[in-house]
Amino acid sequence: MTNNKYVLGWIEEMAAMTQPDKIVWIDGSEEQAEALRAEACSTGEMIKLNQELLPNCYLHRTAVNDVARVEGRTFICTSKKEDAGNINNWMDPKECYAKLSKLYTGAMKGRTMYVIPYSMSIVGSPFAKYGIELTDSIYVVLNMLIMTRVGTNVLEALGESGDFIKGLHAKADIDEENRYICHFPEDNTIWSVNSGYGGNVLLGKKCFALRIASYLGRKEGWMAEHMLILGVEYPNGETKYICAAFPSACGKTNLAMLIPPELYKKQGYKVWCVGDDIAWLRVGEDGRLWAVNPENGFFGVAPGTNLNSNPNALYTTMKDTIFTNVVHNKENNTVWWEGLDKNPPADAIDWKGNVWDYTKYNKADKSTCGAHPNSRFTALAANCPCLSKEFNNPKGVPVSAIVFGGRRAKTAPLVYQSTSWQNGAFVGSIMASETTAAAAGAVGVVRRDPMAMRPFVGYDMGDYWAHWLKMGTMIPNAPKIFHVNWFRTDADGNFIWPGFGDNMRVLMWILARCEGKVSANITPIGYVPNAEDINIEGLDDVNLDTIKELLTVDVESWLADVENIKEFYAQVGDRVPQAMYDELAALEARLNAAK
Ligand code: GTP
Ligand code: SPV
Ligand code: MN
Repeated sequence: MTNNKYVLGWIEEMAAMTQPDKIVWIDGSEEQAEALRAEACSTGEMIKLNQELLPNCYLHRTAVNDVARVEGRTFICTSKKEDAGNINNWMDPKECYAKLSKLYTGAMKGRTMYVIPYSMSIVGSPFAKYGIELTDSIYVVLNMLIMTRVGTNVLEALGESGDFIKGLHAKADIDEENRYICHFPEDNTIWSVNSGYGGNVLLGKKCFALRIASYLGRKEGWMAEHMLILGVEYPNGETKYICAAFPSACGKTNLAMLIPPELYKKQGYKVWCVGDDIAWLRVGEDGRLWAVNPENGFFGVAPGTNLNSNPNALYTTMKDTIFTNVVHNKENNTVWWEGLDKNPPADAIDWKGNVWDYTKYNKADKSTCGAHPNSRFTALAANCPCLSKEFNNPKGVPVSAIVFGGRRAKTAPLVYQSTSWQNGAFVGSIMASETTAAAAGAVGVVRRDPMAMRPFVGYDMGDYWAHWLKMGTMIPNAPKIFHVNWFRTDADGNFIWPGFGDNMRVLMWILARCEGKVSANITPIGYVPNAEDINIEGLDDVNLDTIKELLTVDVESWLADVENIKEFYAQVGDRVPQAMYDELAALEARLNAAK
């Protein structure tokens, strides 16, 4: 398929190590994809679902020990340890190559190595970056065909160049003790072994489009962020774009596909999805920041997705979708997950492949769930009813606002605005969120997750913040920066804010601020809305007092947070920019003055 000597030489080397029986090039054709689906069904790797109800949809179950990203086994392998920084795990590249080579040796014996040439962003566009993933998993091939742009045209666009990301994945024994997700940013290389799950193995996604890309972005003067991109279309036809960074399983897919509340719909407002997970951002010739979504599909959280919370996502998954670790409904050969509807199937197989008795389901005990809490759908962006017409525009979209947000039961108000780019970058650096099932480990523990990028920065976190500050000086017409929290709870632990589609009410305040159309209260943490300026028309359980409560800035709990931030900054280490410490000191002083 190519004469590129860099590509061929590298594949030869990797094949000599992994020793596959044969090598198959993925060309992006439907015939080849269909043959692979049939093969995966014949071996039990995938289950073909009801083709009338869910055309071209399949179900896959991963190993029980392999259901999420594994941050503890994810490494950044730079020649100098300090370049990976304190927040990342580091291994010496030579040592890592040697260690993993042992695991890869003969790992593909009796198996096929698939060669997947893919592009992140539109092939041939100035934003595009190319990768080749070698894998012995048909599931990975079929997911990459949805999530990225795959095919011979990528090899044509690459030509004779050696400028591509080399990704190697082998399932090996799915042994968690020998699972490694390793990045070599200095070599444009990613090695993943002993996993078959999402972010660990779809190497174009977190590994390339965030970890390697963030490293390249710093070198080349752009940014790779864990952000959704959405457009709000006004009744006059004008569209304003917002990027939002929330940690994993904290609401990006839901916000990106939101359906406006009636009050906005009847006025003619519309919301369009450009991306739900990753944004690549560059400064345009016009001095604004421009965003593209480098992906081609959505790898979305299934549980909680339903006709009320996210009908657009549900509709997107009605065809051409791979479901992973959800319930298999044997009654009609479809799928189910907690929060889909109130009718769990009586004849069902759970995500582990066991018979599932929904009457034993206990909400408080996650082990009784039919679908894994991090079960996912892999669906084509092209099937999304609210996909932006700019999705395939190689220039991307101009960004009016950047929104940070986390899952905080207390402390963070519904929304506030930073006072400058530098202050906004600081707000990103102090983000915190309760952990979710998207990564292995405890769930519900508050941890600092700067810019929602803690697991995804391919270099030192302090240098990453410095890059944010530098970018601010390069964008004459920079987006305004905000922070939101949909997850404040009352004394009984119930969410106070209705969330989902109603989040549009907060987006409208954000856009009004960007246009200078609404005033705000200055508080120690930044600008907070006047409660009356959050439109609550049509909301049953929310009144002005609810909004006031959601907007309170509790000085004592913020001061406690400041102490935690100091510890976190110390942990990040020497490369935290002085400007961030200045912002922190100023925040503390303002809070003390307000006591
Ligand atoms: P990744 O794909 O892991 O990066 O996650 P994401 O940020 O796209 O998260 P997603 O939108 O899939 O949301 C994950 C969970 O948060 C789901 O269980 C949702 O039901 C829940 N969620 C999303 N938006 C809201 C909201 O506005 N309010 C509340 N209470 N829950 C929400
Ligand atoms: C996340 O965990 O942020 C995801 C899912 O989007 S994964 O692709 O597994 O990283
Ligand atoms: Mn994500």
